[in-house]
Amino acid sequence: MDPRVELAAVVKKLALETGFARVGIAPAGPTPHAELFDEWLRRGWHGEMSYLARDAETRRRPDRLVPGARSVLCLVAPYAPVGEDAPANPSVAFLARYARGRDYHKVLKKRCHVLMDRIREVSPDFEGRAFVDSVPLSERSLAAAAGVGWIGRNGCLIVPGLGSYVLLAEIICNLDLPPDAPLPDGCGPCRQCVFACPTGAIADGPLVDARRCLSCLTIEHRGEIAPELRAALGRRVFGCDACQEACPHNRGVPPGEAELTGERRVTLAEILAWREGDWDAFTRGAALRRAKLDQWLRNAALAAGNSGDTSLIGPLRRLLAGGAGPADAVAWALARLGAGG
Ligand code: B12
Ligand code: SF4
Ligand code: SF4
Repeated sequence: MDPRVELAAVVKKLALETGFARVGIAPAGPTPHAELFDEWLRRGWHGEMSYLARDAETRRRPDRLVPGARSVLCLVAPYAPVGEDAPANPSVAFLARYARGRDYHKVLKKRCHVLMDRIREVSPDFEGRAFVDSVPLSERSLAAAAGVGWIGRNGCLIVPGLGSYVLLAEIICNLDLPPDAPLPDGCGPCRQCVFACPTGAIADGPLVDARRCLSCLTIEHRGEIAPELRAALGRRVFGCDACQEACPHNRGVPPGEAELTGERRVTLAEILAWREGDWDAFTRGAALRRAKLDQWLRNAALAAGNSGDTSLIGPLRRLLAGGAGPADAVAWALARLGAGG
C-alpha cells in the first residue's frame, strides 16, 4: 500500500479514537472558495465584525500559519440535542444549542492536543498546530474540501448522518497525506432554511448577511438592535438555530457529545435581575461568555417584550430603575407589553 495512504488511515483512526466523530484531509495549499469570502466582504455582510476583514492573505493560505504545512486534518464534534426541545415556553430564554454545554473551544483544543501527541508516537517528525474557531481560517470551506460534509444553503456545514449541529476543529500539519474528495451538494431544491430565517438573512443562501443574522445581533453586536429586527428576535437571548431547526438533515440524528450538549437553562425574569456576578456564574466555562452582561440584558429585555408575558413588566421596571439597564430596549419591551408611557 502507498505509505501516504497507510499513514492517512492511521491518523484517521487515531482521530476517531480520540473522540472526534468524523475526520477528513484537505491540502494545506490555497483555501478553497476564497472568492466567496471576498464577495461576502465586498457586500459588507460582515457588518461590524471588522476583524474578519483582517489577515486576508493568511486566510488564503493555511500553510502560512504553519510553515511547511502540507495537510489540514478537519475534525468534527457533534452537539445535537438529546430528543426534541421541550415545548417553547416564552418565559425561558432561548440559548443556541452549540453554547449550552462546555466551551467547545477548550474541549476541542484539548482533544486536538491529545490527538497530536498520539500522531507523534507513530510519526515522530510530525509537527502541527490546532485551531478551533480561529479567525484567519475558513473552517467550513476546509471541512467541505476535506469531504466531511457539504455547505448547506444556510451556510452551515452539513455532515451526512450527523446534520449541521456539529462544531469544527483543524490541525494544520507537516504530514504529506492524500486529500479526501469533496462531497456533492445534498440540499437539492430544498429551501426550508431560507423560509425559516426570521430576518431574511439567508437571502437565497449560502452566504449569510451577518448584519441581519440574529446570531450576530445577539452575540457580536454591541449597542442597540435596530427596531425593525426586534420582533424577529422572539425569545432568543443568545444565538439562533432557526435555519438549522428547519433543516431536514437534522432530523433523527444521534445525540451529540454529552460535554458539548449541556443543560444550561435560564428564564427571562432571572436574567433581567442579573448583576455581573450572576452573569459570571452562569456563563463560566461556556461559549455563552462571548456575550457580555449588557448584551444579555438587552437581549432579555427585547425577548421579554416579545414574550407576551405581563409578569415580566415588574422585572423590566426594576431593571430600568437600577439605572444600568438597556433603557431603550426596556422602554420598547414595556410598550410592547402594554405598560409603556
Ligand atoms: C464569523 C462567524 C459567524 C458569523 C457569520 C456567519 C456566516 N454565515 O458567515 C455569525 C456571528 C453570524 C455566526 C453565526 C453562527 N455560527 Co459562526 N462562525 C464564524 C466564523 C468565526 C467565521 C465564518 C466566516 O468566515 N464567515 C464568512 C463566510 C463567507 O464564510 P463561511 O461561512 O465560512 O463560508 C465559507 C464556506 O462555507 C464557503 N462556501 C460558502 N458558500 C458555499 C457554497 C458552496 C456550494 C461551496 C462549495 C462553498 C461555499 O465559502 C465561504 C468562504 O470561505 C467561523 C469559524 C471560522 N474561523 O471559520 C464560525 C462558525 C462558522 N460558526 C459556527 C456556528 C456553530 C455558528 C452558529 C450555528 C451559532 C448559532 N447557533 O448562533 C451560527 C450559524 C449562522 C449561519 N447560518 O451561518 C460553526 C459552524 C459549524 C457548521 N456546522 O457549519 C463555526 C465553523 C465555528 C466552529 N469552529 O465550529 N458565525
Ligand atoms: S442563525 Fe437565525 S437569523 Fe441567522 S441565518 Fe440562521 S435563521 Fe437566520
Ligand atoms: S434546510 Fe434544506 S436548503 Fe437549507 S441547508 Fe437544510 S437541506 Fe439545505
